[in-house]
Amino acid sequence: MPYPESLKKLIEKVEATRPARVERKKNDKEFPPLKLEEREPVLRNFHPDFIEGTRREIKVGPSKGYSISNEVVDILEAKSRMNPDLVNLSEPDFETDVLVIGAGGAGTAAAILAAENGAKVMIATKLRHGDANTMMAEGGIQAADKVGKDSPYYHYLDILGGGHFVNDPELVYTIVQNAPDALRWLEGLGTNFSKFEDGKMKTMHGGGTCRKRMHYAADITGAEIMKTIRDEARNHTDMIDVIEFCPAVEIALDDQGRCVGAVLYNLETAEYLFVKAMAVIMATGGSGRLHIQGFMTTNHYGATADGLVMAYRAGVPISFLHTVQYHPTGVVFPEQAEGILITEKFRGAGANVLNVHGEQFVYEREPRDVEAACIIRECSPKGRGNGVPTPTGKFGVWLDSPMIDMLKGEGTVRKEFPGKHILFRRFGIDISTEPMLIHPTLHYQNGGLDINNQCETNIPGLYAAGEVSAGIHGENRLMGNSLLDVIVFGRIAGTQAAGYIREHDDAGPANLDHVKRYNKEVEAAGIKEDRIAPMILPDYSNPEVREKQLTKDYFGTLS
Ligand code: MEZ
Repeated sequence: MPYPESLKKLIEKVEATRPARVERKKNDKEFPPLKLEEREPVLRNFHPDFIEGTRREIKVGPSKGYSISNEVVDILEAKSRMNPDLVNLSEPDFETDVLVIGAGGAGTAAAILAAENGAKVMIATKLRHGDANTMMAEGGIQAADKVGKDSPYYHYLDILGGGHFVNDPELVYTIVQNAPDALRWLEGLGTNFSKFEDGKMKTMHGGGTCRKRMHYAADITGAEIMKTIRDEARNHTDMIDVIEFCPAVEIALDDQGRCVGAVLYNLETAEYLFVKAMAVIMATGGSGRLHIQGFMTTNHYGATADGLVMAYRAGVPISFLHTVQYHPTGVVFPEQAEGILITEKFRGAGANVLNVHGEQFVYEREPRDVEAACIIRECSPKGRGNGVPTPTGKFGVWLDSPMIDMLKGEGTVRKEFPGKHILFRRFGIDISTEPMLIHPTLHYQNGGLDINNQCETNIPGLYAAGEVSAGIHGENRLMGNSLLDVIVFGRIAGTQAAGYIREHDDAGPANLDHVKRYNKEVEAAGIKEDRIAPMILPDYSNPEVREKQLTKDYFGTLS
């Protein structure tokens, strides 16, 4: 749907302030970023993480007492979907060396490296190979590869600063040190990064970065990377099998507590299948489809935190889940595209964020949590009340994409942002001449399963990589470090798992005793609700889920 007359009238205010804003930018006169001490009160008052009543302590499991979002606690305090007494693990349906659960960026990178290190691999995935948040990532991947202009040292400091200085330093060191090599690996496999005519890679800033190190493939970087590594994995036909539409529902342990496989659920035949393996890599991604606090999400349909549930039940502690990432710029109009990511690259390229009066109220490259909180403050009736009303009764702010053509030359938006240009054109909106209406959208699970820098969990034989894991990004991830995370840690997990199986080929009989124990713990804690997990797919036919999504006016209730 094109902009109605009421919004077109408001766009005139954006147009009125645009020439002066473009001039200011051309003269490097930026809107002042918030000072460190100014960030804290905005976060406390307007970031959704700080809203009272939205979190509670988990009553069971290895991180009992940890207070995190109600929606995540709900699934962690649920019982298994299957009756562990009725599943026979003595006759596996499949046997492999390394089982990779999840077929996004981390799982696929892990599978390739495990295979290249001599392991037979099976990738089990809930949907199709590549149906994952990696595929949907847009704006870029960070790597400090420009010797003399940047270094992993600056990248390290940026990640720590963005994460509020509580990140796991070993994990941060590992990601920044391996970043240039990860980029070379992707390029070597054929990833088509955007380049200048002389062959040098184009780079730009992201929020919270002190150097231009965001490498990208237009605004479809994740799709380009995913397509490349999926092809590579599928070419290893002798070493990698892929089983689609078969999400894992529990991992299996042996009598020494080592991970020795997983139970899958075949979505087409409704059968449980047991895959026996010597090592398992958990790469199930995030949890946007839990719609924490009723937020719309950028996430793919299968992002329901399944890996978190399975590994937590088996005894892996969790951390950094007390913070959730809301991407500052999700579509809020047209309604049909609600929640869809509008890449931070627009702001990296200079697009201002503006209120209903066409005024800039925030520096456009604050770290994501700060930027999102400032936008919510601007929209909220309890904040500044300067939001742009949408035809469906919500509020958003403008992202002034037409500035980019004025700053960088006509045709830049169309060329650098083809994905979004095409999407909006379908609704009759030309984003090279009209701004976009945006609001923060649930984007990323900052925390997850505890791992070390070898991707090992506390369960021998169980590795984790990508969004399901915790510590790298601290309490707030910066743009472009998620695509990097899945490649760096996916590759490490695959290499380590292949090494592990060479020394641990003596797995005992598989069992699901931990599942039985967990079910009992849930009962003993007096948790009465009849919930089961993993959720596998969000149930939008359920009025409770639907209502939360479609009717709750979270734009009004947020603060
Ligand atoms: O890292 C991300 O989340 C990312 C690249 C998103 C974006 O804004 O494009």
